[in-house]
Amino acid sequence: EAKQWFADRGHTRDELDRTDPLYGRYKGKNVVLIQLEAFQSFVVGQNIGGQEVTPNINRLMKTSLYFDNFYHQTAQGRTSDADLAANASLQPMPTGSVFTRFAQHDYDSMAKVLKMNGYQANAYHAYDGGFWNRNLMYDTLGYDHFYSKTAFNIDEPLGWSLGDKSFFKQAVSMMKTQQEPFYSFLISLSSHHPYTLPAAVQTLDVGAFKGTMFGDYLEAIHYVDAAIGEMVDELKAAGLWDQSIFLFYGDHDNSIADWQPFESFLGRPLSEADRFRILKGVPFLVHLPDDARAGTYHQVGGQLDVTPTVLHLLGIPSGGQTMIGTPLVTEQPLAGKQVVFRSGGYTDGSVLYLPSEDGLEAHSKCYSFADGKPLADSSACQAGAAEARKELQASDLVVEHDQVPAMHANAKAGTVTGTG
Ligand code: GP9
Repeated sequence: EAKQWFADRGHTRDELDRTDPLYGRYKGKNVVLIQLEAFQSFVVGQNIGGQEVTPNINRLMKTSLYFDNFYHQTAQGRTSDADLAANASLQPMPTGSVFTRFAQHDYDSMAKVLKMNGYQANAYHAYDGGFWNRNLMYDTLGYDHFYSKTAFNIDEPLGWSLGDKSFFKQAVSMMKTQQEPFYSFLISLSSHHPYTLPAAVQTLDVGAFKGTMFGDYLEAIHYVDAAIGEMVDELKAAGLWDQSIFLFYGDHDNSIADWQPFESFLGRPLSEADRFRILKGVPFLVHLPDDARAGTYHQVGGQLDVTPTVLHLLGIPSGGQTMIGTPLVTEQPLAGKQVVFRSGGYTDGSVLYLPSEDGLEAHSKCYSFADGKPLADSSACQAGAAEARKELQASDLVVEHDQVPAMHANAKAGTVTGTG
């Protein structure tokens, strides 16, 4: 059943590739993808005391696609789960991290697929290479090289390691020397919990939030936003901006458990559905080399959609890959698309389903996505909840039992014995 499930999902992507005019529009372009530490979308576009929290992202949004209903799909593996979701388009495990538990298994990944199509693929993260078992997992995911902390000059010490401004700058200078086309995957770090930056780096007046973790979080976001602005300028100066698809997404929430500062920052009380959407909401921005299709898109999507989105734009078929996501940058959004969370919850842009922690279906919640109000008839969520369970089961079977190679073997056998 899991194999059939993945085959059906592959057919959905094949069909989109066949019919969507954007398929292959950016064939051969470089891919620069940044995973942003604890970067949630509720801060994007906001002001505090008349100052923009994310001025650089706000400017970039004018020439980019921005998805404002994009969600992280991580579980206990946090940053590593986001990486798996975005690069291998699979669900995280209910417990632990796939990076540490199953690094010896095979996965179809963005790096591997791009390398089969003539790309170099490199990962960059200025922290200990063994953290989250990256040294091993990045071999498994097929990168040519992983530039960890030792590859960087720590000329801007900040937080856990190197500040993101210098990290991005040094990463771009490495890209400048590389043969194109390349895939660069960067993981930022300066906005890591508990978010305290030295006073000299704090340039946002957070008013009443000063001295609180929430205020420190806003400062850290403001710093990372400035680092993104500098990186865009560096890519432009290097002549890489027009030759690359540039994307970023947030990896997970900021672990601030008190909702009071969120409500006071956003200036409104937050319902349970609002809180869930804020907790899971992370930015996803795609800049296309010709500034095309700029705008804010409201269709739902999640981290598992990142690799299928990139492959679609590059004109590389993903139907035969063991991946769950579907392309988000298409002329028409995919009808009926669900974003599935590890809890078994999901949204399709029409409803938001949250299963109860005690596992009793009667205690689960079914909300209207539009206004966050509980639906009188909760059966509206049931068919979707069953689909969400199937997605999680199919993903778990493949990950735990190392079934990706078997899926490929099956597909080949199908070609030999089938009508093709
Ligand atoms: C460290 C970093 C943090 O390398 O990626 O991971 P997290 O603690 O956010 O899961």
